[in-house]
Amino acid sequence: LRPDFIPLKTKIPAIPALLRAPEFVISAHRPSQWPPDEGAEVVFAGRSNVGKSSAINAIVQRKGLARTSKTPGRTQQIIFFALAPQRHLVDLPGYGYAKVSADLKRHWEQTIMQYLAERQALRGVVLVMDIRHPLTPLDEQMLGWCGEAGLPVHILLTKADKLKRAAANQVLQRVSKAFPSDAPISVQLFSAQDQTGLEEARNQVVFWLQDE
Ligand SMILES: Nc1nc2c(ncn2[C@@H]2O[C@H](COP(=O)(O)OP(=O)(O)OP(=O)(O)O)[C@@H](O)[C@H]2O)c(=O)[nH]1
Ligand SMILES: [Mg+2]
Repeated sequence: LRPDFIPLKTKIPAIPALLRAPEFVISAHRPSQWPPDEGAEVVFAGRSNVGKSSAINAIVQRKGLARTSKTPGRTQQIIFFALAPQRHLVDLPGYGYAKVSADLKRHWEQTIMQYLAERQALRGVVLVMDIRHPLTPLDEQMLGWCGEAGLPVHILLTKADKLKRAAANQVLQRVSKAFPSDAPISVQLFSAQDQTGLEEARNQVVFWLQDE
């Protein structure tokens, strides 16, 4: 026994080089604050408190990069992180949070729609859903906007640690079958807590960011 060595069976996939040096750029209230619309960008969207910021932190392996919270409505601006020159990850405010004013809701909705429709650098949307409550009406609305903008969507069924494996796989099958097979939509299980699906999610993000 050589306890000072990692057992050979242990598989630790390396984090892709592109994801290794993330930096906060700006927390933008207004479109005029967005970084120049150049290069390639991937956005994380989803309901309030679903785990978007936690997913970003897991994917770049930086616990405190995107601010997370038990309190819904934590991410209130569009937050840009740079991975490399002209390579961004974007954290959107969550939708569906009841305790904000109608005015603020409308402002977020319009900003998010404008971002999805206009942003040339945007290569794909990571749509984060709680595996226990997938495909809510607001998720369907977001899928509709992505479809209109011609954006591919990769769905993370997150908090998969909350379900047994068989139950999680049932949800995966059900959500996968909800779309036509030729739709540019993919689905996977994910957990920021136990790292389920981490490599798959990283590969998707890197694929989009490399694609010119
Ligand atoms: N069990 C479990 N909890 C998670 C997971 N991901 C996030 N959480 C928890 O869910 C809560 C919300 O996480 P955030 O990452 O802040 O969610 P968000 O979608 O960014 O929230 P807003 O910015 O407020 O919209 C926190 O208490 C996290 O610890 C996960 O994979 N498993
Ligand atoms: Mg957040």
